[in-house]
Amino acid sequence: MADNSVEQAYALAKESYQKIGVDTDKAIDRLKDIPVSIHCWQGDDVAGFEKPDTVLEGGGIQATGNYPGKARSIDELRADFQKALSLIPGNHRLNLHASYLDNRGNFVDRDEIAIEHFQSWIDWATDLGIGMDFNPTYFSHPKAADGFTLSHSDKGIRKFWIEHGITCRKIAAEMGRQLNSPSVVNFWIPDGYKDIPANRYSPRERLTESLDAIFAEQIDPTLELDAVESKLFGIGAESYTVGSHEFYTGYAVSRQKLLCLDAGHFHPTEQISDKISALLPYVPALLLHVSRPVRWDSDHVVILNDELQSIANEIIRSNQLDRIHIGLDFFDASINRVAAWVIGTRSMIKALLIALLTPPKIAKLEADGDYTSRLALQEIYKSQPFGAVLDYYCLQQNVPVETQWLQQIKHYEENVLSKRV
Ligand code: RNT
Ligand code: ZN
Repeated sequence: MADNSVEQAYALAKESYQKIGVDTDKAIDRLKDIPVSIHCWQGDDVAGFEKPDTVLEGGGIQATGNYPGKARSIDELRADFQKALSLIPGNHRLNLHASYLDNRGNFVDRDEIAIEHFQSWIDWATDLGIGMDFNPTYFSHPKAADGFTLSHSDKGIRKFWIEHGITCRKIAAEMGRQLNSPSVVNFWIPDGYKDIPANRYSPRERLTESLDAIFAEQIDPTLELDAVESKLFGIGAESYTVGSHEFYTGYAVSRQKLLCLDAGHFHPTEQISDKISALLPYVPALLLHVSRPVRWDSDHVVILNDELQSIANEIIRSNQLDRIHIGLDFFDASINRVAAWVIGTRSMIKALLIALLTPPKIAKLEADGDYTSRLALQEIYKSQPFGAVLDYYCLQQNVPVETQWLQQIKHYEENVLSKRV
């Protein structure tokens, strides 16, 4: 589509939205200031760069598929990520796992990592003008092989993982300082039992103590923020997860930490969209791991489905944007990984745009008790031409419109990804 046809379509869309009381320019203006934290781990199936040829293991998480072209080095991952960013409108963030350290070929264990192993990432992010978030890595490690880390019954193993958490917070604070934007550090651990435990209490007691030890040092929240992520179950940990939703809700509320809600970490019919407003009154902020569970915590690429829209609606309509950090968490190894990033992130952005295009009148109708009109308008607005607004936003942001980005991925696959053998 030529540029002026995008503008023409936008002019018509703008008029159409005006009729239902929506200002499309204002929506776009707000959208461009909402960052999405894009996870590094879609680029290489959660392998990281700790050792050559590391594979994801032992974490109760799985990447499935063997699509060719995955990033094998930090340089390749950065190039792929930049390719994805060039096809995504807006300014976003990189969410990095500690296992993606730059150790220049010399193994450094998790309790010994330091800022120097992440300086090249920070320099790269500085050049791109993006913020960074961070994650300690509590899986794919011999000391996590029996399924327990921070709640392990062995004091030495707990200590090792506590040290990992402490050093990760310090690294993130330095990231936040250098990048001028607080780095959110998300704690997710795989700890749990495959079969029915005899003792459910002790591991949770130990986890509380370990977390308290990690968070003992106060860090300036303008540099670093801590989040804890719950989970219902994992493969190989079906019967008991130490860090369950109730556990971390209690922890986050009592310690005033951020709570991370992963869309795939609840019972299949349970949705995180309704939890956002229920938890915001009690925690300083939320971190979202927007994902797409299919029958289980499968981490499929995020698409524009009902739950994604509900999540986006809550992010926007709660008016608490400054207390909701949007992160993505999916990893599909069965399709082009750069495309996976673009599809998932663009879907998130689309859902946010649609939420921003909500007629303010819907809330007014609700307040007036006119639920018939509320339902009618909710349906009318669904068929408004948001695609034309999205394309116009892409044009403004200098990225390809919806029908054109895939060509560039195909081109990149042919010229870059397919050569990685
Ligand atoms: C695992 C959690 C966690 C991980 C990342 C890689 O079930 O969702 O967030 O996906 O840390
Ligand atoms: Zn997650």
